[in-house]
Amino acid sequence: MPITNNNNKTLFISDLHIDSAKSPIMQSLLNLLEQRAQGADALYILGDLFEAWVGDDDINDAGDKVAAALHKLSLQGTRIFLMHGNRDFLLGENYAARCGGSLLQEPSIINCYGQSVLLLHGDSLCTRDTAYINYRKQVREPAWQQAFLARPLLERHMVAQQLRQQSMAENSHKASDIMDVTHQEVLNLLEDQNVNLMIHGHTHRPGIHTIRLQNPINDKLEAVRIVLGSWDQKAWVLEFSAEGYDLKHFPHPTH
Ligand SMILES: [Mn+2]
Repeated sequence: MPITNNNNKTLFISDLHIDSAKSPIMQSLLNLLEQRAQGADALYILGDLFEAWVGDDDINDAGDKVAAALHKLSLQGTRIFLMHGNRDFLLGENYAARCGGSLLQEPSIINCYGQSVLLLHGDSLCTRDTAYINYRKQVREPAWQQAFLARPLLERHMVAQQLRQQSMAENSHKASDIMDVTHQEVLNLLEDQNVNLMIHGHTHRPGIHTIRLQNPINDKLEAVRIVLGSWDQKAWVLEFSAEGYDLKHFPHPTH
């Protein structure tokens, strides 16, 4: 069914955590790209598109399928932007190019229909999780990444699996609020970047939060933090247009 009223909107998604070419999440993404995203000005993927990414040289069905579908959308005029998450921070310019898109630095400020919007994955805001913040610092070092990418693929997969298991084991002992954003960190970033609106994912706590500010930003005492949802149970999409924004969710296909 053709979607008609799709002009002048931009879509934001994150945290799909795709780990197989045949998962309902993959089908859900393909449906989104073939339907709702048709005619969109831009699609921003704010990290953790994939459950794991050990290098652009790791050619696999899931990566191929996503790249082909995104590339097709890009050829129809939708700009594609990819940001790193904590799972797929090794995703490179090569893969972004295969998607017909480009990598977005974190954080980035974009102009969305006249509004300045700060984009980030969100893990950097979870500063109470000090063990994670230290790990993040290490794996974001160019030297660490070069050394990792130089290892054989099989080894890289093994290390990635170990890290995932370790992270799951550690997270099961952490209080859930530790893994949410630190409010002060959000305020600091909005002030530093001089914006009143931020969009991020990562925490798997979708919602739209109005924040009362103590110090005005752009003469306003309010800011908004939009949190995208994780796709583990359903698809989450933020639709942004000149008229406003709407955080929507859809069931995954069941077949
Ligand atoms: Mn994440």
